[in-house]
Amino acid sequence: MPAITNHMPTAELQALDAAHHMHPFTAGNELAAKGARIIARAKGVYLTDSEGAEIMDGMAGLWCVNIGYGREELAEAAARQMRELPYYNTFFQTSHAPVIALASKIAELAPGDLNHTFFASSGSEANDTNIRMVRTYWAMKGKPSKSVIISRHNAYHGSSVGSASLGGMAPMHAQGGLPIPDIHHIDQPSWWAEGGDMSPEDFGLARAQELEKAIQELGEDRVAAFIAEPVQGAGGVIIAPDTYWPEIQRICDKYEILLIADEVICGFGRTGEWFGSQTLGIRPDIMTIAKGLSSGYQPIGGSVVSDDVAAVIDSGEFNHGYTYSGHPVACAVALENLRIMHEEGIVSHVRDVAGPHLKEQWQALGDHPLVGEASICGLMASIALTPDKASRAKFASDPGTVGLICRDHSFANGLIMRHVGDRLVISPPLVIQRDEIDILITRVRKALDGCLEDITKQGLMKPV
Ligand code: PXG
Repeated sequence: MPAITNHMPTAELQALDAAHHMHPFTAGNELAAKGARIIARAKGVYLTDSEGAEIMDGMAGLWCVNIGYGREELAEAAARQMRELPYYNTFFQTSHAPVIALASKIAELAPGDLNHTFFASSGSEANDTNIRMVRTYWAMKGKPSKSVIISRHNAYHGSSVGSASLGGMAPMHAQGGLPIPDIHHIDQPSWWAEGGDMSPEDFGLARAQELEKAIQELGEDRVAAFIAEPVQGAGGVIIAPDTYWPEIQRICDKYEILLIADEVICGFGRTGEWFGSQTLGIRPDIMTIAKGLSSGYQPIGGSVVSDDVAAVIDSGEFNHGYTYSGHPVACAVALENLRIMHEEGIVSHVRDVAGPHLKEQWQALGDHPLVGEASICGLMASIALTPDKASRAKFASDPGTVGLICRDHSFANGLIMRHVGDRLVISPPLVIQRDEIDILITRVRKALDGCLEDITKQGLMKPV
């Protein structure tokens, strides 16, 4: 077989892809019929596909390439580490400099007394660690009945059996016998879609108080932890009303429930602070991290835990770990990524420059006839499409039909956006500059105009 490289014609790459590669979250037959888009290379905020087309990456890969593509320093850090020590494990009372340095750096950046990291290779693995860790924590404290973890509908916490159980995605629970026992879901704080006649403030409080109700119904002696994303990412960039998080914090404090902030998307600058918990004023006991930790250049994640959680877990043996926990190459790349983030002031760029510039233009999208809500936190943003703004109506078509049409226009105009039902979301690299944001917005507007024209012609501009 000839070497398979970018030099091959696209159709041949697509045929081999269809023959041998199974894609995540994809209907394989449909994709095989049309052929995958092949990405050949990338630089800064732009991707180049196998046909030579340049596309702005409004999603930073999958919410992860925060530092942008093509940073030589990260390639150098990986090569250096591979030459010196490509692999060694952290089991059996062993350690190495890259993992020690990275754990120390994370302790410096993380808020409060979150000073200890248990490493994994992904967000899913880290959340699986969290399930076992919080249950073990309470068992070691003599309260083994505290095993229920409360999460939220429409949350995304990963795709492994444990993390998908924590997540609140019904189509995921429908496959493979999920959720596992002792996971309980409450409603999400999505005011635009579910708030009805309530004010956002009242709705935020009501949704937070569902946590208190659940704890009372399940019994305080049964509940181990509550897990949530500071801003829901994969669920559609859903930002809770201001009243929500203070009430959640009050309830977790009152009932001594461990609070797990899943920072896989929000962490490392996305919201304009190092962590989403800082932006939203949350005091978690555990944070899940991944993605932006290495800007996606290497697979690495982890659970960052408080002094108290670490002290309890370390008082015995925690029978848990992955071959690649604290992989030296992944750690070296993450460290270099964090060094660049720090030296180039990327978090303050999000907070003071890129975030405010995008916010002004993003919120102005609310004037478009299709846009019901334009929400943004740092550099993660969404718009909800609607046939009738005043009533916040949904479309009569199947959910996602209009979102997909808009997404396809966006791709055709050279911008990667993601649709979540009939919401469109963006999460560009954090290094995006003002002129690039202007281009992004022009392309979003073009996509909205093209979508409106199509759905008007097709008679889809109709409320339920
Ligand atoms: N927690 C959160 C909050 C996430 O967003 C995970 C955990 C799992 O991480 P890993 O590294 O195991 O994938 C995620 C991942 C999407 C999409 O389509 C989002 C994610 C992954 C894949 C697709 O928006 N988030």
